[in-house]
Amino acid sequence: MAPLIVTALCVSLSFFAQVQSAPHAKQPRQSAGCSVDFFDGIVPAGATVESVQVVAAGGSFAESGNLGYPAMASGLPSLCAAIINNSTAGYRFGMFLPDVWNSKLLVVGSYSFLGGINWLDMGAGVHYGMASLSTDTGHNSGAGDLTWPTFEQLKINWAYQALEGSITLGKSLIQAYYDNQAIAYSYFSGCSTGGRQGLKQIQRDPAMFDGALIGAPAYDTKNLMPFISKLATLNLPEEADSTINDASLFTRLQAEVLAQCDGLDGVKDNIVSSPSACRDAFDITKVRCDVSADKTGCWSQAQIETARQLYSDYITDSGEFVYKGLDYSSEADWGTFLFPADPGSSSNVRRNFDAQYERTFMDYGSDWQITSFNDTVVDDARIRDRQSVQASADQYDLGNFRKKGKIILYAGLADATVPVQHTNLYYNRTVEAMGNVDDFFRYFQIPGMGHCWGTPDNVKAPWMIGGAGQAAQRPPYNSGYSVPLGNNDTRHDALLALMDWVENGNAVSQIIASEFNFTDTTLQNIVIYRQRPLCMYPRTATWDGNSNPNYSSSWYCP
Ligand SMILES: *[C@@H]1O[C@H](CO)[C@@H](O)[C@H](O)[C@H]1NC(C)=O
Ligand SMILES: *[C@@H]1O[C@H](CO)[C@@H](O)[C@H](O)[C@H]1NC(C)=O
Ligand SMILES: *[C@@H]1O[C@H](CO)[C@@H](O)[C@H](O)[C@H]1NC(C)=O
Ligand SMILES: *[C@@H]1O[C@H](CO)[C@@H](O)[C@H](O)[C@H]1NC(C)=O
Ligand SMILES: *[C@@H]1O[C@H](CO)[C@@H](O)[C@H](O)[C@H]1NC(C)=O
Ligand SMILES: *[C@@H]1O[C@H](CO)[C@@H](O)[C@H](O)[C@H]1NC(C)=O
Ligand SMILES: *[C@@H]1O[C@H](CO)[C@@H](O)[C@H](O)[C@H]1NC(C)=O
Ligand SMILES: [Ca+2]
Repeated sequence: MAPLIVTALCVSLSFFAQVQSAPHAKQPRQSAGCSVDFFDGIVPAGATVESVQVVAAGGSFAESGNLGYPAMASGLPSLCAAIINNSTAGYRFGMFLPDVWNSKLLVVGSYSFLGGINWLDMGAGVHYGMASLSTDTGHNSGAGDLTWPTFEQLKINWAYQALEGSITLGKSLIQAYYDNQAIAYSYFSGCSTGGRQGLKQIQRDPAMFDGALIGAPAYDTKNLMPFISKLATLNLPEEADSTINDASLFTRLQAEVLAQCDGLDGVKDNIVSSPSACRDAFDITKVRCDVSADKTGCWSQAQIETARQLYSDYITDSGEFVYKGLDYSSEADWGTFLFPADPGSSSNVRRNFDAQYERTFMDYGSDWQITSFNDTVVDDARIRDRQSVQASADQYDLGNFRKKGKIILYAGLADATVPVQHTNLYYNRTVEAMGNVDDFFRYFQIPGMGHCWGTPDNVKAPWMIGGAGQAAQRPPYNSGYSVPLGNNDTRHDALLALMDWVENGNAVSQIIASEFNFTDTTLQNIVIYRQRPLCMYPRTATWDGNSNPNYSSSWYCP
């Protein structure tokens, strides 16, 4: 679920994209292994070696024809890039194997229903010295495209099988490649669908990872996808008085939420850090004015009623809970599911995505229209998911993972794609199932952050924590990793903090998030704008009351 990956892709497309190779990497033993011949000799029957490529230090890698992840990973350390094909199940995976290896593996997740190997996030991972791995999830497809699930194996590959099979084979190939040196630690980092993948894998096989960094997980597939359809129906028909028909209305509502709710958390800082206080206090009628005079700045009463429904949980007519509602401060991104930003575009979310899960994953057929949506679709989605595809990562007792691994979960409070309250629900249900989970599972909310990364310009909340896909959003973009400007340490980077917790027992009780500001119009240079700790849920960062709130040292976790 990350239409916002588009940001990253646009940045990279501008300097697209050929594979660079070099005659020899620095360490002879590994570069000797970096060949099709070597991998041909170690892959088992049922797998084929598609390509093996040496990438020199500072080089780049991209894969032409990759629709989901065309972005180039740049500024790489010297490494071997390999693509392996599981020819029986029909999925592929890529590996970056650095010449100088720290004996760790980082598996990176995917986004939305995109198909392709996620080279960009693998590139960020390999900068830490880890080998990195990503699966194409068994198909090749771009943003908003949900037409590909034409038969069952394709769905199951996306649900979990491609990732699980890729890690299983990948681990053995990596160890063989490094002269049978064992992988010391295996990590996972993913956001959105990637978050779902990580949780699903932990639920299926608690031995797979030692640690997982899970962002805004789209874990509840069977309820999330009907919820997205439901959101679309609330804003239909197009010509109704109640339809929010101009994207600028979302900006207007978000600005009003900021104006009324910023201070409710105790600090006027352009960040709504307590959407729940906002829920109790917000007076939405303040956005009502004369629509005939100002169609893009004024909300009608009928549109306000639509917004109220969007903020509400989806509960069926028979009273069954389906999904938590959109939250206060997330309005700027409501267009993702509600507004046909580009009616002609095939990646248009509202007109191509809202009904597509039903058409393909649920086999309703290409003629099925969103206007046919009703509550029974939810029951049907649940049955189909349970009986066949099993994409949902909806097991809350994480069982044996507790003995072995650690999880850091994070989510933006301004997330309109995977509403944050549903992430809260995952955490709450886990606590319900397992009791206090602080010993292995900690959750950090990020006030002002949207889905996986980013923050509105009128908010500029600290959000960068080394989460999946974040580094590519800021200079040095596709060659970035961790948190820029020397913040690549365990205090500011959740992945480094996770490793420190797993390997050294240093439990993570806060992570300092960063926001940067561009210093010139080329968007290549940044300075720190502000930093602030994120606290372990349900704690929230508290200002000391007199020091400069732009500095993390002025805040503490109670
Ligand atoms: C994967 O292997 C199968 C069987 O050899 C082959 O048909 C398929 O084209 C391969 N896929 C790719 C992307 O190379
Ligand atoms: C191919 O994938 C299937 C399904 O995950 C798995 O059972 C099989 O072992 C895989 N083959 C190889 C060679 O990894
Ligand atoms: C609800 O939707 C399903 C799927 O479109 C359809 O088969 C069914 O007839 C609908 N039920 C009602 C009562 O409209
Ligand atoms: C999660 O639990 C907290 C603490 O009990 C509660 O305040 C919050 O409303 C719960 N959230 C959800 C979505 O269940
Ligand atoms: C942080 O980055 C610096 C400069 O690139 C590097 O020397 C250092 O090893 C990095 N630290 C960590 C923990 O990755
Ligand atoms: C942040 O960048 C913008 C645009 O470059 C600039 O107008 C603004 O002054 C900067 N703010 C700070 C605090 O540097
Ligand atoms: C905090 O930073 C912002 C942006 O740089 C600036 O406008 C503001 O004045 C700073 N606040 C203080 C108290 O220094
Ligand atoms: Ca505030």
